[in-house]
Amino acid sequence: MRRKSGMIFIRIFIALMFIMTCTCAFGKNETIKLSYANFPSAPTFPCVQMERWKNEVEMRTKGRIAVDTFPGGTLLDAKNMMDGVIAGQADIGCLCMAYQPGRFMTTNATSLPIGIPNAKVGSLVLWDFFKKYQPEAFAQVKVLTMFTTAPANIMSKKPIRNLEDIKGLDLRASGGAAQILKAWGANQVGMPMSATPEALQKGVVQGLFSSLEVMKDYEFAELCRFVTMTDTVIYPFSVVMNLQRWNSLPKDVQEVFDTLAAEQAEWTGTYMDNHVKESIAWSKEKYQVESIRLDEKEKANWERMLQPIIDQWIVEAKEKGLPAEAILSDLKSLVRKYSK
Ligand code: 3IO
Repeated sequence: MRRKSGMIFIRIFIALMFIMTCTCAFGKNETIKLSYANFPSAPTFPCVQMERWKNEVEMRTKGRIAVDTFPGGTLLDAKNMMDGVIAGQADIGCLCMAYQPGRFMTTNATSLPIGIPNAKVGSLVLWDFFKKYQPEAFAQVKVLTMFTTAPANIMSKKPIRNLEDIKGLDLRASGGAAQILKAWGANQVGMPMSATPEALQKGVVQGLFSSLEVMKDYEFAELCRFVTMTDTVIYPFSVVMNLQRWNSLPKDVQEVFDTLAAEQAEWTGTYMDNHVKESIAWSKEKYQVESIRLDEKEKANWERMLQPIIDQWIVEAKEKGLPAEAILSDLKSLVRKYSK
């Protein structure tokens, strides 16, 4: 009797295991989990767009995809983002292409001083441009979207009203924006945005050159009471996915991701532009930040100093075998198209 009931339990147990194995292996309602790494802290715009993408994907796939987000460099940091995704340490990663200027030479052409007026235009331009050129740098990943910041301005502890004020000043930037600081005579210090709060705190730098929403999101306004409006160049970003992981996704899920790509670019650009306005108002209100406008003559001087940067980029791009002039004229016509 005892032995018999024992047998029944074993049989039930085996049956249950069998059912569970079947559901896991063949079940249509199985949730696919994807990890998504980001380098800056949660309140910043790259992470805000990440959460928006997560929500849209989970909604549009009716919960078949679950995205685990990792802000603040907890899974991959700024400099390891691309290689980490290629290696599969994260399924998805958000990266700032300006941090590796040589690696992303084609897409970084968007951070030349070509007059991108705002993040929405920048993001639409970058996405179209990427699709047209399909740069080799992305051959090992699936690109899920791209977007840009709003044009960069100078945030500083001391007022910068002319070229004399900026001369030799330790200011932080990266990539294309760094070239511009150099051209204006600053002592350019390169580091990712995620390292900047500490550098400002410790006095390693006296300010930074980036889009102004960080005045609020990192509370840089507390230390940087001055903003010099230059509205110069954007920082380009991309969101990339491990290629094998992408290939393993069901077709209809891939379609959801592909449909989202351009939408996400536009959403992020629009969010950024609105958030910059909010951040400026907040900085003035909370920290009495002074916004400095260069007078016309001064501004013309600053702008004239940037042409050599474009010339230099053309030389380097040609050395790498890129169609430099075609890239520039395509970019300029995309900027005109989306600025209308
Ligand atoms: C940026 C990067 C991380 C978080 C917020 C940000 N706002 C603007 C940027 C652009 C950028 O990558 C940089 O380094 O200035």
